[in-house]
Amino acid sequence: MSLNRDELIKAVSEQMPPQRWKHTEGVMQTAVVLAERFGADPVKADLAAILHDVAKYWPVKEMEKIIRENNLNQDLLLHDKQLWHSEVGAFVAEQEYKVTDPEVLSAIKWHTSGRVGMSLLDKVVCLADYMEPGRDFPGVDRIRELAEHSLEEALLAGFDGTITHLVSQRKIIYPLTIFTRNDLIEQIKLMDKSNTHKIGG
Ligand code: DGI
Ligand code: FE
Ligand code: FE
Repeated sequence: MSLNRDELIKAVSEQMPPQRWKHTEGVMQTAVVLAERFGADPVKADLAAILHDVAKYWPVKEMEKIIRENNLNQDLLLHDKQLWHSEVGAFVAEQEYKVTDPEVLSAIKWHTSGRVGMSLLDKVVCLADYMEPGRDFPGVDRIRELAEHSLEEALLAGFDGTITHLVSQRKIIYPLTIFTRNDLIEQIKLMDKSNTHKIGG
């Protein structure tokens, strides 16, 4: 049986501590604003935001089991556990909450690592996760400023911040995070070029 929005919110919020649910509400609000700003579907952005961290507080053993037994991305098990909740979250959204929209499932699945060739909705949800009003880390205001005009520039600043932070902590970086960051640079370069062509006639 699939739940209505209020029932879904109740079910998801019960799986996390109050401050994490508050973060999720911030992501919902910001994802809708960004969707409207950049031309993504706000209803899909809202749904992906509600579910994006559904598995964040699940026991690590349970996430590991789900990844193993359902043939999800096994490579994640060799990397930081923080990366697991997005993969598991997308699986749970589909299996338990009967989300069928592949765009919504994709935005949940890739919200932590990003991916090469992120869709508009992937970008909106990932960026909302970085800059929702409750976020407070060095550089977040710069991300918010960039997000006024460029989804890609803002997201690049977000990933650069994550990578820099991981490096400073001597952490292993999931390679896809680097590929995502490089891909955003390529996308921005291409957009700059086409803008130049437009201006130059
Ligand atoms: O779930 P949230 O805290 O809202 O945010 P998130 O889903 O973006 O999780 C990011 C966390 O994952 C952050 O604490 C950094 C950590 N992390 C560990 N290794 C990596 C990583 N994040 C990325 N993108 N890449 C990594 O290799
Ligand atoms: Fe997350
Ligand atoms: Fe989040």
